[in-house]
Amino acid sequence: MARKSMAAEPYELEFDPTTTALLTIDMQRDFVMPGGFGEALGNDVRQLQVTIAPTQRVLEVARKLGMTIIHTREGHRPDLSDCPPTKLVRGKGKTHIGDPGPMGRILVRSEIGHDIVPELYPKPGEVVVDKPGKGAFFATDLELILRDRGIKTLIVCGVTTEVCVSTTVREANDRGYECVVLSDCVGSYFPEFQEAALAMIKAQGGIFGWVSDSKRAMAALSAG
Ligand code: C5J
Repeated sequence: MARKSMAAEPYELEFDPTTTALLTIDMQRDFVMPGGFGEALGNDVRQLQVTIAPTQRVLEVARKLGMTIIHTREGHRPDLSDCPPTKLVRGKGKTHIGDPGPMGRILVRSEIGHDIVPELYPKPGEVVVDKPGKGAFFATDLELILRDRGIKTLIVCGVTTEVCVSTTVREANDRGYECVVLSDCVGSYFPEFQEAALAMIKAQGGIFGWVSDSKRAMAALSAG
């Protein structure tokens, strides 16, 4: 497949779809729906729901092109043995990881809240990476999967921009991957963090990577 060019900041990103993966980070009910982990931390989860429709559109285009698609989910084993005690108590809220909620036990694998929202649900053959941390490389086989498929570029969507998206992009950048973050496909509970996190990625000539958006990404992917 021919190399493509995506309009982005700080400058155009050249990429080859055959060595590019679409990476959607933690688009789980626990973060975007009421009653989950995000709300337990005191956040207004509706702010993240705007990312679902543009991400769905990019996902459809990536699927049509037969690109590698990887979904991550943040969460823990039912016995919480992979959850650091520090993470468990952080925030001093009334509800903690592992507590029962309207979507099952909060941030626990195999619970309804832990799973990906129906609009973006993985299709057979797509990779799902379960991660106990914020970064998608920590304690996962993501790097192995990317290397085995010869992936060099990551188109990144997901939540939240300043936490799991940023941590993953920074880790990926250090590992030599080129990341482009789609601004309308990533979301934060805090508009000022969204703005700052995106600014940090593309600052200094793209110190961590590129920032584009769903329209520009789809135009690049669909171009002949
Ligand atoms: C958070 C995430 N915000 N997926 N997780 O705790 O960004």
